[in-house]
Amino acid sequence: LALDSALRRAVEQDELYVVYQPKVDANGRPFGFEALVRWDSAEFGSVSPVRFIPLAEENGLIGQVTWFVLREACHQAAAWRAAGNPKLRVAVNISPSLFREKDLAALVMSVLEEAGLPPENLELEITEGMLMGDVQRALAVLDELKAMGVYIAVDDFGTGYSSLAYLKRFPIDILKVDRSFVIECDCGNEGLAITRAVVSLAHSLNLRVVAEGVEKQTQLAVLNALGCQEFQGYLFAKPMPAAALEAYLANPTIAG
Ligand code: G
Ligand code: G
Ligand code: MN
Ligand code: NA
Repeated sequence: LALDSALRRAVEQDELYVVYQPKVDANGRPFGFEALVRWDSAEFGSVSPVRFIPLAEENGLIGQVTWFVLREACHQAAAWRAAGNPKLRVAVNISPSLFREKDLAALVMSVLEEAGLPPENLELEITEGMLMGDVQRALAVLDELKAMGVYIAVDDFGTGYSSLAYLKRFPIDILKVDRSFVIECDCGNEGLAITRAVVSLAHSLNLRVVAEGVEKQTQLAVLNALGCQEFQGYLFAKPMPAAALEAYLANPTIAG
């Protein structure tokens, strides 16, 4: 497959890079960034991770791709610390096959050590499906990561089928309300009901909750009213290259 071999080369030829999207508090101030991989292929132009991440999972390149993103992200976060932002956290998406097959904790530990980054400056985003597949294994992996001091967020929350009983057993810190619900939360229908349910579930389990994909002031107003105080979305900032971060951090736009 042409795309397949192009991706193989991409990893070696520096065609991958990482962009960073701010996560902000109720005052619009950034407390962290999500690292998102991008691929500008010489052959195929810019290819979305929606296409190449599943491909990388199938062809065994996901380990290399994630290792690349982790390294970039951890070196960035170490640079933020050195520049006087000791608390900024970087979040990296972990895909299912990596979580299942590889020694994730050892990989994470080696990258943290290489970057000189304290574990509390790193967050890993996993999905509900990864928790509910092989529960015993997920518990073991997450306990190991948590013992290191890394933060764990459940991405796209509400789209899967989490057993609430299990959710409580996992060492999770954060739930991210999926964008599909946030988009509808100001329309008074199902999106609002699910967003409200996720926010109250998070609060009752003593978890933090981040609304993702916030695009409009009307959505932000509803989220505020529901007690959600952490946000990510185009209303605040789009993902940006590392080179733009310094200027952003010096002057983040404060949402009204
Ligand atoms: O950034 P964008 O909206 O194009 O991302 C699309 C999808 O790709 C999202 O689901 C996002 O989580 C996923 N994605 C982006 N970067 C990474 C990455 O580094 N690793 C994994 N596993 N998924 C990623
Ligand atoms: O699956 P995951 O939650 O990791 O996907 C995150 C992706 O969502 C990012 O790649 C980013 O490009 C995208 N995203 C972030 N904020 C917004 C937003 O406000 N609107 C839309 N349409 N996409 C967003
Ligand atoms: Mn994510
Ligand atoms: Na998501």
